[in-house]
Amino acid sequence: SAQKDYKLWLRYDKIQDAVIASEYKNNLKGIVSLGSSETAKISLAELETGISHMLENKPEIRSAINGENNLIVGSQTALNSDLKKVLASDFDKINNEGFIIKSISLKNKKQIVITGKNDVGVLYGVYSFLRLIQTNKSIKNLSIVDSPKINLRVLNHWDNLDRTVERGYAGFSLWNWQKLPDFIDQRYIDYARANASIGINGTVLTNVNANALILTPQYLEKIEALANVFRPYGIKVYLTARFSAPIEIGGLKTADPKDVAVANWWKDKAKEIYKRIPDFGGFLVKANSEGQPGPQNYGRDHVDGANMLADAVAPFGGVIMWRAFVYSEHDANDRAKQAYAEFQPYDGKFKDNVIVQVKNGAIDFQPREPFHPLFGAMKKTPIMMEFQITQEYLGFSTHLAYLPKLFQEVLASDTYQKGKGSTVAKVIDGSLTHTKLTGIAGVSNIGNDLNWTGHPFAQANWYGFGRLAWDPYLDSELIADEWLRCTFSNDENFIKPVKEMMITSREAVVNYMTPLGLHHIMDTGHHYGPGPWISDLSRPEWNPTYYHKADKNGIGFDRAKTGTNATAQYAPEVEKVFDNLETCPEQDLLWFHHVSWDYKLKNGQTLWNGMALKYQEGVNQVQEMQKTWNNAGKYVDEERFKEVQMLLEIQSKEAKWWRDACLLYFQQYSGKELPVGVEKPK
Ligand code: GCW
Repeated sequence: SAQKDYKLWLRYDKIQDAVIASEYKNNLKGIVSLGSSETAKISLAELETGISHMLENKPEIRSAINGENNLIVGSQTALNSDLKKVLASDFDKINNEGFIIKSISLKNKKQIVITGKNDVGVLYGVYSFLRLIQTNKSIKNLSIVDSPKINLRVLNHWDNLDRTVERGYAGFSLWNWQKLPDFIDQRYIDYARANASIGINGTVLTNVNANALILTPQYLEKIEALANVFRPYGIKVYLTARFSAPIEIGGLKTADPKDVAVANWWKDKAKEIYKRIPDFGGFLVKANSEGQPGPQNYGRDHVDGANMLADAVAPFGGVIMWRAFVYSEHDANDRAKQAYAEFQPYDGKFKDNVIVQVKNGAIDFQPREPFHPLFGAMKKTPIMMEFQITQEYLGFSTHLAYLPKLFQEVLASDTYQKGKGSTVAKVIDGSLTHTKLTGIAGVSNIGNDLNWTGHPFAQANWYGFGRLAWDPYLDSELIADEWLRCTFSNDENFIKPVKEMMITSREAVVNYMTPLGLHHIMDTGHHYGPGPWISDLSRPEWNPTYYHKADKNGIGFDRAKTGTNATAQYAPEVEKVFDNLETCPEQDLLWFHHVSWDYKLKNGQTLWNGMALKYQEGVNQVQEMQKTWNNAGKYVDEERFKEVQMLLEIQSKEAKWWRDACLLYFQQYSGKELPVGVEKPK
């Protein structure tokens, strides 16, 4: 039953409801597959497996459209002229990766057709169709016309060549470099399949803290083997490029982007890669950040570096994803301001095939951060989102935290870049800025654990990232609903409370770790557990005390006009809201303001009491989650039930640990008693 975890959301369990099952059987007498490519074969195989498992009945595979109630599957070019005609206006509405699922009448016979402009679109349609069955939706009168809203939907693996995974909590890297290229682990195929099922179309295989060796022929042949596995699933491979690679593996004296020999070295390297992998996606680069080499080592800037690499991959249609996660100890008055300072002045200066990859918030994947100001400030540059699916700051794979809730909050934030309604989602899907290149990345939480992600519920974060990458306007509750039905059960008595548990879980983590805008107060290095007292690290901006600034008078980081003026990096409308204590959302209060312990919150509590109560609320919420799960036992197999139960027990203990540690520490400054309702530390 460890296999139950392994199957992710593609379990294809038997449909329990007999009425629904018979509707499916009646509508699915035969499958007609019109394609012959590798991808088309995958579509057909997936339908056969999925349907036969869910209905315990294998539809007939027909070589031509005979009779009625067929499922006709194939790309636009493979359709006969009748079908083309019926679907013509729908084809006008989809892009290259989109799909159509439609109930039609052909020569007076009822059929369902799944199609798209090419076979990968069809494959997305197939997974979407199977999901309808998995979630027990009617398939009687289908009319679904859907396309991904973002072009590059990629996972970022922070996987090292020794198979350790930076910030990975699900075992070791999936990529077995030692056995590649000749040994193809079934897991690579299952990985590609899972990604295709949620529309992910790219994967960066290696850590942004990059090793130049990945660009040597010895490794490139392994990359080629993986690319060959992923291609039929519509997934492109990308690599991280270490900026100093020309020195380390190229024998050059410099990696200066303005040096002709350096530029030529990258051009040759690109040629070499594309010869092996004609659809290679391009490079992801972390430069001049946390000790990584970059153009600034040679007195150049991000534009010089990114554009030089862009020229190398441009002839082959490649892209450069250049990260904006930069900060340095030299200007440490406010780390949150540095990415804007280094990038905003270069807006519009990057080549067309460069996209700047920005983390969702200005610090670093905290349980809650206001959206990164660069999303509103780069008006002429394609910007892509970087979310972290692995829970570096949210309890690793031990705590249950449903991240699509966090992702949605960021995507729905209004940048006011072009007036009201200029949400982050509209920036990254290009609808606001009209950039051709659009993208979204998720730092992967996948490893070689039997269940892929360490925590059974962490699978929902992978799933939810993919769904939001496809459509950044989807509701995270709907995604939780889908995932639960596909992964566990369609029983409403299970779905309702467990969905509620998932939805609450993210706020619970915020409450017991960093309520009211607190941030970066976790223990140093590993980032697990509380450490607000740490103040002796060599770089000021690594110390938790730098972020909370608690003293006898109060707590919080003044980023308003009165302080570092980081609020000025936002559009004036947003700046005004954050700047003013009256209008600043309380969930971001201590992110933007230093306030006294007696400051009155909206609910009438003093800041100290309100903060203590928030910590307690987080603890209470986890206890509620435990209760919910304990009642869910009869809908879940024993093994997954117990796993989650044990993990929630740890989470519950650690929520108290966070509460007690933070309150005892901050109490030294506030000098106040804990309010009624907050448990006293033992
Ligand atoms: O979140 C921090 C992590 C580092 C990471 C870095 C980054 C890959 O603590 O482990 O390095 O950010 O995003 O570059």
